[in-house]
Amino acid sequence: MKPVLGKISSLLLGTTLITSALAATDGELAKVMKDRGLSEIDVVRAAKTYNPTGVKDKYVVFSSGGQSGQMLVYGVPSMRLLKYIAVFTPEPWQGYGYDKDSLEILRQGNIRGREINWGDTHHPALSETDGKYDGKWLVINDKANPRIAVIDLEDFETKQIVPNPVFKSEHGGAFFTPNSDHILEAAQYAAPFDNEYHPIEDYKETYRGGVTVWKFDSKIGRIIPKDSFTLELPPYMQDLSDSGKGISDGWGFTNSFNTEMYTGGIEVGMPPNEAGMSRNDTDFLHVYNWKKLYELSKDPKNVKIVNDHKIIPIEIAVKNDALFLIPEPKSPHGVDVDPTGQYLVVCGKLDTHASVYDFKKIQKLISNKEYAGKDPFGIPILDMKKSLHGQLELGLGPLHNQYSPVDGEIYTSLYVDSQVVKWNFKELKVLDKENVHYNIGHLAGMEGKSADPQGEYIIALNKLSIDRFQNVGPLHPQNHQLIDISGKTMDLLVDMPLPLGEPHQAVAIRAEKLHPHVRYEMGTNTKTGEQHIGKTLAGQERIERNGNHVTVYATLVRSHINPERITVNKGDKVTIHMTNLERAQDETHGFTVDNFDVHASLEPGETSTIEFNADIEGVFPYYCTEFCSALHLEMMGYLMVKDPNKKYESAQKIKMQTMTPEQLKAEYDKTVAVNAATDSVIQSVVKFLKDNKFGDHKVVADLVTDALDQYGKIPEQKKLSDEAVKAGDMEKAILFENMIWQLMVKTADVGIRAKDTLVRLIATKQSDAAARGEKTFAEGGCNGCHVIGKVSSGPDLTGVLQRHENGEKWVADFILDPEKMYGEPYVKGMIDYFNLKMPNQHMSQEETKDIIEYLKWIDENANLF
Ligand code: CUK
Ligand code: CUA
Repeated sequence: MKPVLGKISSLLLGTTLITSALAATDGELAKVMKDRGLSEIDVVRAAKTYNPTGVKDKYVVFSSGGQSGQMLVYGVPSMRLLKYIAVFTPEPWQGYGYDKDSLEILRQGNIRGREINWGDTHHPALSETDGKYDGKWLVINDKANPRIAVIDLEDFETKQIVPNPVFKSEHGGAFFTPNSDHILEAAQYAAPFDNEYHPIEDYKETYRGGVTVWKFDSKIGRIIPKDSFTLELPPYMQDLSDSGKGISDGWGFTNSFNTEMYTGGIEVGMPPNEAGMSRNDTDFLHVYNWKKLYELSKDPKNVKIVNDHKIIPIEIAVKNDALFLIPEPKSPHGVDVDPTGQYLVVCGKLDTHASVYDFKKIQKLISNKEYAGKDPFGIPILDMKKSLHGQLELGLGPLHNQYSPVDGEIYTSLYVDSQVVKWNFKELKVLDKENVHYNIGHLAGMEGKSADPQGEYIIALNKLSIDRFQNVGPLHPQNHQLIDISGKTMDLLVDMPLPLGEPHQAVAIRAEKLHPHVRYEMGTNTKTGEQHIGKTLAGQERIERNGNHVTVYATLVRSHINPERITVNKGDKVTIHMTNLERAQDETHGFTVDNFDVHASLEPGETSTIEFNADIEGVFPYYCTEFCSALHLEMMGYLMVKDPNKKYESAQKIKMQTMTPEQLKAEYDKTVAVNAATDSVIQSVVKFLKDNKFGDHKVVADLVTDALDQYGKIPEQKKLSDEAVKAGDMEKAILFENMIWQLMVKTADVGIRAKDTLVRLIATKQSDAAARGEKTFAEGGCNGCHVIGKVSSGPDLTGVLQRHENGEKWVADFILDPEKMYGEPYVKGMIDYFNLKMPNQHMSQEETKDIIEYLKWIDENANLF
């Protein structure tokens, strides 16, 4: 064996398995490496990120989706995309913006009465309890159209959008305070707070920046605008922000650039903004006591009202010792509070240094009223040197920071150098640097900005992907690179293209902290969490007309939509309320009416509404848009729009050939017999489940509930069938019997899944060899003829090892070279009986051994098959 493989194998398999498993993997692994040109380190990195099927990730990442106005969800370390969350942009898969209820959410984001259908998302934030992520709520900002959205992590849906009433642009949001009582949102490009025109010459007088402190009710997960306020700030361009925690709890910190208050004017011969806005050596870090300001905002004396929103003027904040400025290196970008809340790390962007501010020092200067001066707006300035713990040269273009669980350890992105630097902000020492692929913006640690960072990985959110992926045209995807930080030095593991927009920041949380549900209570309006006004249960389906408004109360369940025909007049307003009656996990139905630009996604238990004007005449199929069952294509109906001013002639009835009464009776009897046989299969499964106490296992019990849900619908259909027989309508009776068969098949489908799951849970534990054997048995095609526990096109193999003297050897010989034994009397008999010869599947010695171990495991559990 080559030494290289020895090392990898021990990494991959763990030391205990090496001896038995090596022989099997060694040759194949070497071949794959050779064929794909992989080095040892490639394979180790692959192993660190590979999730075998069914294995889930340890962390879940919520990434901003930049200009897509959405968010992305993916897993770490596998970097597999899990979902897009529709936020500021219509998204048809989820019905977002295409059904009435989600459209109402999207329209909450209207600005000055006008629809906005996109967003520029930058900074997601997870709700916190004691500064630690609690997995309940997610918020994100829109830089272009200043708004904050709230997403519920119970179902990953957007529940609220709140436009900022006074900002015209924002960037320093969204940041939760440590107990999620408030969300900070800082402006970006200064503009007048009111909605009027003010000449740019009046910039210093009438343009303003600010920080909005949104009140958040973390029980219901909603921003409460009337309890929120904005702190007026000078027209410096506010940038990123962070909320204090621990000893700095109650305080907020916001960077800025353009404290020059330069207003440009290339077109009138002025130097461009980029020159004028970065002239000074320093800009200002805004330090404000949001807790005190919040109390102040409750007294009308302290606020002025603009656009129905409370503003605390600069003077009031200054008078109450709640607002200060500290110089910071020019045009900074990130400001990030450390997990204890004592240190704030500010990155220079145009400076090669990171500056570490010490909140204890800041506090001391404030309480001694030791000011270095005042800015033109009268805001006290604290001395930079006296506020600093220290500075450290990191490299070119430091932008953003993430923390690790190691005391003092911090990771910073270097935009210009395209590097991640690991350093110690207490000892001011660089520890390691890792190259990333071109122009990293943010970086995401695992809970790396919370009070409880987990370390392990850092993700570099790179702006460019240049040559990393297949060329898909001049617009390239973004590139997120996963870096292993568990060792002494960083190690870049893998690249992931993100094809949706430019993610700015991402936040990662331990997956175990998320508890989303898989179904809603029946009839839920998922946008409000309450019972939907259109909730409809089976049997309540109906079509109501009120003037020219037609309201349909519909249900969807595998595999039909009830009603299946909706006839309206041209010009009618149509409202369709739909309830998905399913209880089974992942049984979503989609719904659209062709040509009307509507779509709803109905998760189990959800009720949703679509609305449209039937303004064109014609016949419009509607159908379920999720492949939900074998009869999904049949899950359809027709919307028929008649012109009330037209007369329609019925087309000539074509005489269809029909069956004779005898033929109908025969078909009815056959269908009933098939149903009886199917039912006995179901009964045997039910008996097995009961005998083996399925109720002790939650997963199985859930599946049984799903199965019984289907089974419970049978008596009703049977009644209808019997009535049809009585009325002499055999045609109809057959259809109802068919419906019963459909329900039985669905019951059996889930029931057998429940049985298989239960068998796995109660059977004795498989040895590794038996597990491999089972896989080989399936992949090698053995199960094409042999079904365990049952004679099928080959004999049942339960007990096969006992059927022959020296059974293990006999079976092994037979697998390895069946032809040789065709002549044996026993084998000959079998060949005659099944009219089939056991083929040579070219199993290796090892595989054959494994299969025998698997057969032993079957015998141990023979009673279960
Ligand atoms: S920002 Cu884009 S890289 Cu909006 Cu946080 Cu820094
Ligand atoms: Cu429901 Cu397809």
